[in-house]
Parts: sequence; structure tokens; C-alpha cells
Amino acid sequence: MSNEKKLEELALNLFKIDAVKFGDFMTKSGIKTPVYFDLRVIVSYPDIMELISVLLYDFFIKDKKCEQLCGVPYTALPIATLLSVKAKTSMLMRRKEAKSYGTKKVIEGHYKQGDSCLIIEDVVTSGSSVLETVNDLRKEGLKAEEAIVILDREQGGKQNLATNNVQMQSLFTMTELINILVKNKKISEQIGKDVINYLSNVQAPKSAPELERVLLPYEKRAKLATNAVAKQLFDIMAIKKTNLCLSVDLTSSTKILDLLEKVGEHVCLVKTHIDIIEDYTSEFILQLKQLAQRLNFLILEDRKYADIGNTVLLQYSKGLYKVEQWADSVTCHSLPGEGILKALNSSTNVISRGVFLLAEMSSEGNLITPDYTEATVKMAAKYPELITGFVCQKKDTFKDPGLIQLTPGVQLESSKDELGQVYNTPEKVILENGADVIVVGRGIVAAKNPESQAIIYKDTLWRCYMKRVSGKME
Ligand code: 5BU
Repeated sequence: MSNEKKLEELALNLFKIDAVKFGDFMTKSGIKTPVYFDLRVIVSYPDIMELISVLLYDFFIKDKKCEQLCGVPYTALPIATLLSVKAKTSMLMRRKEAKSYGTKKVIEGHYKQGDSCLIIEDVVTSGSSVLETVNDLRKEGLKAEEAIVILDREQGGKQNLATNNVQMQSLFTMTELINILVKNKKISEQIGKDVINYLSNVQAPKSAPELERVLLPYEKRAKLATNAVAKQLFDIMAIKKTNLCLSVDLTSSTKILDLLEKVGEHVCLVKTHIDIIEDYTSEFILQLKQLAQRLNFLILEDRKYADIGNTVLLQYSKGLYKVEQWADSVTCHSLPGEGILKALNSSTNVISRGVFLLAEMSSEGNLITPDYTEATVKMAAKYPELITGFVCQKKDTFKDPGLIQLTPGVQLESSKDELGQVYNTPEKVILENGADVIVVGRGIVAAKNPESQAIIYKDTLWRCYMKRVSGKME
């Protein structure tokens, strides 16, 4: 039997078992509707369930690569189960309410961060039920970007899902289903027309546009972070009221520790270039970590890894510095390709880890192009639990509010140094360019009184941030 015939057979069966009814009905929200669907009854008809799963499999799943399937509770659960068995693809179950005892898990099943998960649903009107499931999966670090459904009521759900980066495909649109029923004389042409008119006049409200990253306060963004270091950094910023990252570009370990003793309380992050220190010892790291603990800041080693994965893994875990043992996060180029992220992700000796991926640079004449930046952001999306954020200069570089924009090249006055560094002001980088954490090096380190200068930077940067989240930007 052709696929077209099978679809027709399904439509007629759904009509026969009263899964689709015509007349005067009330929806959940109290609106009158001339058509009503209740696919829950299919559990009483194994032949129909089998037909649905065969069609969904042949149309959408056969040639798809995904690691997981997840049905939207509850009607789609048996369909997802049949598909999981047929496709030999593992399945996840989303709880509607988190358990009040035990693990409090919302998503049940075994999965890895970054696994792609295909959503299965019966009927889509506004798309809100699919989105609830998508959001819970995304919070767990899963990729949920595609949904397959039995019926699209054509009331705006497909567009709402696309706004939220979920592509939806359906076995039938409502128009197609009506046409089959009219053709087979199950309903009159007039009823068919009335239903189609009704649906085009009663559209679901458009889902709210995604929350704009730069307007959300750090404490809210902490909850959206999928990397543990990003979450910690958002929390520290909110608690200490500072978004200042000090770049301690000094070559003496005692000078670094002395400086941090004075300014550590004013910063959320300390950025190191460990290989410029001339008297490096492991004792230095011990003391640095103690300061970080006592004064509540994180450590970013600005190593800018840029080699093949195997070499980067050695650079990260071995040698003199053993960066993985003490750096909360490291910087890394995307240039060599994904292997570099796989390498950093595979290291096993770390308690918490993060990566700031370089999407843009502050120096004049750097060779990064808009395409490179875009590809970098795409690459990062595959490693949600690893990526802390991006080192970048522009607000539109990425959208995800759970990631952090780290912006270097900042001083109180805009200027340049003699080797190509370009400085923008705090106002410009925070209010116009979307910086979340602001890197200041020589602006503080080379000042006559670094401590009072750090306080000036901290206060100025925080004022700009407060202005930004209050939405009062001019
Ligand atoms: P400065 O003294 O504020 O210019 O120091 C800036 C620091 O940030 C310095 O350690 C650089 O290595 C680092 N940096 C940068 O300036 N520009 C970039 O695009 C990147 C890092 Br990525």
C-alpha cells in the first residue's frame, strides 16, 4: 500500500474511533470549536497505534540520526515507546511534576549531555506542550530541535516552535485531514469549509520572543546555565556585585599574590597567563587557590589552546602547569575544529571545568571573520555542559542567556596600545556591546594604586550593568 493510501486509512480510522469529532465543543480554555481531537483513545486500538508508528517511522525517523526519543506526556508516550522499539533508539520520559522524593528527576532514562532528542507529540495547537518538554530537555543539556507530530491544527504552533528553534513536521495538517474526510464523504463539504475557516480565524497567541540575554539579571541567568562554572560565576557576580575580571599579567608570583590579596574581594574572576610567570612553583597555585576560596573568585587560565585535540589534552593535563587541576575555566580557539573541545571534555581529573571559546578578538587587524564567529558559536552548542561562554566583542554574537560574554580590551577611556590592543569604555562594552564579564589588565595592574583603581572599575562596570538590566538604556 502506498504511503498516501496508508495516511488515508489512518484518517478514516481516527474518524471511526471518534478520535476526531465534529460538532459544537468547548476547548479547555472555554472557546467554542467545531472540531475536537482526543487521541488518547488510540490506546484501545493496537492496530491504529501500529499504523501511526509505521507512518511516523517511514516518513520522519528512518533516515534521521538522533540519540534519544521523548514523547510529550501523556498521549504521545505509547507512540514514542513503539517508535523507540522500531527505530532501536533509546527513549526518555519526562515527568509532568518532579518527584517529591528521591532524586527529583524530571527526565528519566540514561542520556549524555549534548545528546540530540527527537520530540513526539499527538496534536499541536499553540506548541506550548511541546515547548514545556523541550525546555526540560534543554535544561538537562540535551539538544531538542525537532518535533514530529501526528496532527498540526495549523493554528500557529509550527511558527511558535520555530521561534524557539524547534522544527516541526506532521503526518497531517488539519486541511489535509479534512480533505480526506470530505473526499470519503465522512463529513459534508460545508462542515469541512467551516472548520478550516474557524481554524484560520482562531490562531494561538504567538509565543513570547525569547528573553533577551542582555536584559536578564545574573541571578536569573545562573538558573539557565548548563555549564557548572558559568552557573558559579553568575552566582558570584550576583552575590559580590561585581562583573570585573582582573587579568593579572605580572611575571612575579609574589606580586600576583600581593595584588590579589588587595583586590580579590572586588573581582568575580581572575585571569592568568601561567606561562609568563618567571618563578612558577606549585606552591604558588596552592596559595592562589586559597585566595580564590577565601575571597570568592574563580580562575580562568587564558591559555588560548589552538592545537589538535591530542596535543591540547596533554597541554591541559600534563607538563609543568597541570592546568586542569586548578583552572575553573580555560580559553580555547575553535580554529582546529571540534576535536579540541572533545579533548577538553574528555579529561577525567577535574572537579569542575569550563571553556571560554574565542569567537572574536579585541586586537586590531585580527583575522577572525563573521563566518568564523558564527561557526564557533554553532560548535559550542554541541557542548552545553563544557562551554562557559565566549570571548567576544559584540552583543549579537550569541543569544543563549545561560552563556557568558567575556570581553577584554577595556579601559576607562577608549584608546589603543602600541601593539594593536584596542580599548573600549565600560559604557560601550556593557550597554552597546553586551559584555557580561569585563576583563581589565593594565588599567588596574599598571595603575599607581591598583586597589583604588579596581574599586573604580568595579563600581563603574556594575553601574553600567544595573542600567542595562533596568532596561533604561538610551
Ligand atoms: P589589558 O592589559 O587590559 O590590555 O589586558 C587584556 C588581557 O586580555 C590580556 O591578558 C590579553 O591576553 C587578553 N585578551 C585580549 O586582550 N584580547 C582578546 O581578544 C583576548 C584576550 Br581573546
